[in-house]
Amino acid sequence: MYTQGLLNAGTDDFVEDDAFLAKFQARIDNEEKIEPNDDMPKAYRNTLIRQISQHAHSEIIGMLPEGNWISRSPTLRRKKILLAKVQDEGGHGLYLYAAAETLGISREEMIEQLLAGKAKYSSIFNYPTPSWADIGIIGWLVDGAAIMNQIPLCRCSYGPYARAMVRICKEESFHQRQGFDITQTLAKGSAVQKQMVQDSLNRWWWPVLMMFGPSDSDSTNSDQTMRWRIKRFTNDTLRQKFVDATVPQAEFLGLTIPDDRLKWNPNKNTGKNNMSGGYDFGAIDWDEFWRVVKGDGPMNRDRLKARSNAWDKGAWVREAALVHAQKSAKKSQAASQKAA
Ligand code: FAQ
Repeated sequence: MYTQGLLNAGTDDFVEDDAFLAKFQARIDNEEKIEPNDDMPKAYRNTLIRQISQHAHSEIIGMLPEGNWISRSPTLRRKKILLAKVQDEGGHGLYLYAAAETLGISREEMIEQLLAGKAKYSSIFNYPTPSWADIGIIGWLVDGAAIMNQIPLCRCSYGPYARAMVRICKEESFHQRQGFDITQTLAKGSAVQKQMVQDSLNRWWWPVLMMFGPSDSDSTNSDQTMRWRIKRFTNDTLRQKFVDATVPQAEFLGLTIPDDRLKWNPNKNTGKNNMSGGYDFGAIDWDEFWRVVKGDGPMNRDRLKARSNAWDKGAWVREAALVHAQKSAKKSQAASQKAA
């Protein structure tokens, strides 16, 4: 992997004093991108490793709920689209692992942390997908929430993460539209189909709102990551933007968002430029959120077991790839010696 050359990137020989920190912050405030070989505060490096690796794990674990439906998609066309979508998520995980590697952590270490239950991944992927409608709702809402959260990450201060996010966001927009298309087909279909998609919306709505993370008052990382311009908006701001964008879509589809307290509030200050007004919505069950984050959601154990099995079963592929790479290197070395 090209980033392996950066594995010693953490052994910095600069002094992290006030002058250094002020200069670093000035670069950030000036919208300069921080690149892998630049000096950076240890806490900046560690917070990026934390966020990017969690993000990568989310993409990889996130393949499982939808992967569950590849072999059972209702038509060949839907199967092809879903297969491509799930592959895209795998690709996102790989770009993100590569971006995290530029900070001096190896992919093996990140995967070990995931499989040992030490690393987090998004709470949303610990919910089951018992019906085909869940595939529509995941694309529409989970990818929709992911886009809302990730577009600002395209402007993240760390270059490799920002650049990875540009491509990821383009692909996520396609994912969101395919989810909307499935949802729309079911919502405009028979009474049974409409009920199936409404049931799915009822199950996913609140977990999707939780994806944005704890409320700002409980978010331990936001203040610092916003100062470093890793995050550009707080969790609550993005959640509000998502609700405001999604409610009219649900109305268009003729679906009911399962929240009795959802109501347009023309005086709500949502922090948008020159605009006021936003939806008031009901209370999120934060106990459920923390239970799921801590490993006790409906599917946490199954998800980790599936990844652990895949890692064990893939050992021979990793070994074979390594031997192949060694053989190729030897061959090209011999060829260049012969030519010299
Ligand atoms: N689940 O202080 P904050 C996708 C943790 S990708 C689990 O607010 P932060 C694509 C958080 O880590 C979805 N844990 O944290 C797709 C922290 O714990 P720590 C993933 C959560 O980092 C679609 C603690 O709570 N997206 O969907 C969650 O500033 C379909 C305190 O929270 C990203 O990762 C949660 N929902 O803000 C794939 C985007 N929320 O680490 C397949 C990048 C919070 O201190 C199919 N990440 N925690 O021990 C971010 O933007 C941020 O990391 C947040 C959390 C917003 C997720």
